[in-house]
Amino acid sequence: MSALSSPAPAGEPHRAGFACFVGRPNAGKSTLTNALVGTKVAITSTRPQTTRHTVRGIVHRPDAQLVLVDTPGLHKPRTLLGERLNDVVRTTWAEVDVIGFCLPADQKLGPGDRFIAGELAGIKKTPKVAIVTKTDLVDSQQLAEQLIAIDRLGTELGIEWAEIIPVSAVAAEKGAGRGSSAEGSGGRGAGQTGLLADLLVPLLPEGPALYPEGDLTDEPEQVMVAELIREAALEGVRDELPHSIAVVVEEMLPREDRPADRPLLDIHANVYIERPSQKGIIIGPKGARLKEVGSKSRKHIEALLGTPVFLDLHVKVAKDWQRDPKQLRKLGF
Ligand SMILES: Nc1nc2c(ncn2[C@@H]2O[C@H](COP(=O)(O)OP(=O)(O)OP(=O)(O)O)[C@@H](O)[C@H]2O)c(=O)[nH]1
Ligand SMILES: [Mg+2]
Repeated sequence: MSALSSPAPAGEPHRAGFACFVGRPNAGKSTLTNALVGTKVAITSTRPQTTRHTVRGIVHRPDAQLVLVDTPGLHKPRTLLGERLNDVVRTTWAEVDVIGFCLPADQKLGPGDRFIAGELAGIKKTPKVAIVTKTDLVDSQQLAEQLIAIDRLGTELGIEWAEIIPVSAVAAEKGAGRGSSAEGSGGRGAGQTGLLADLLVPLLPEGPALYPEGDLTDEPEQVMVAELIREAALEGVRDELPHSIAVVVEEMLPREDRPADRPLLDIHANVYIERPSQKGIIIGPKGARLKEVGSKSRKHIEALLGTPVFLDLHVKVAKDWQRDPKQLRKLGF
């Protein structure tokens, strides 16, 4: 039976709608999205400003379809790219049914959080849930202080939080046995992220499912592949370099002349950086770094597509692309 016809539990209307996660860069929005969906739909990293477009992750439940919209971290822009990303966030929160404002438990509320809260205060009609992320990193007293600070911030700015909820996106993984997907399924009450879903669902409008059952995202495969390569490329690079990296998949074609039982998908992708001086760092001594990026991302890509892959990576310079409208367009922004 498809989700479109699966009944909600007796007496409850079926609900379907969109909830976005917003917050400062690095607040844990993408990790939380993945935890709720139960699979990796958005890439994550220790570096701020990892997410560069909205990513939809779909949680299917008998009583509801909750479409999560992960957004780039809202920040003080220093480039045209930064401005574009902030625009994306503002467009998104104006369109969704619920706004989930993510605030990390391990950092005191700062000017960045206040700035975002100030803007959210202006959106009167949409319910707002404050989500305290990364609770596994703090003790109960620190968590309590953060909850109180967020409550006060709401009062100060005239935001009435529909809920203030603490969650950890990793505690569940540690606690659950291998292969247990109960946490990620977004099923009722399944751990902390399940509880978050339980709170978001009643804030969605009544209505039938918006996506077919089983769809976990509407990201095009080519985009997901490029993101997995960028995620691997972000690992271990520092300073400005993470911001300078962009990845475009140029071609994905099944290799000809392969026996039916041993297919191979050829993927050609370009890794762009902003300056010739960055080339050496990305490629590494004797190409070792690029090779590592290739083999790491290939594993994830093969898991995603379910087929063996030959990954061909090239490093190219797109001079100052973050500030150049023409280059930005070429790179898909
Ligand atoms: N310990 C712990 N770490 C977390 C948790 N959630 C996220 N993180 C880590 O925090 C870092 C940032 O996570 P992301 O999910 O990429 O953050 P984001 O808000 O999407 O960041 P941007 O896309 O840059 O805006 C990563 O290193 C995550 O592993 C959590 O619940 N507990
Ligand atoms: Mg993100």
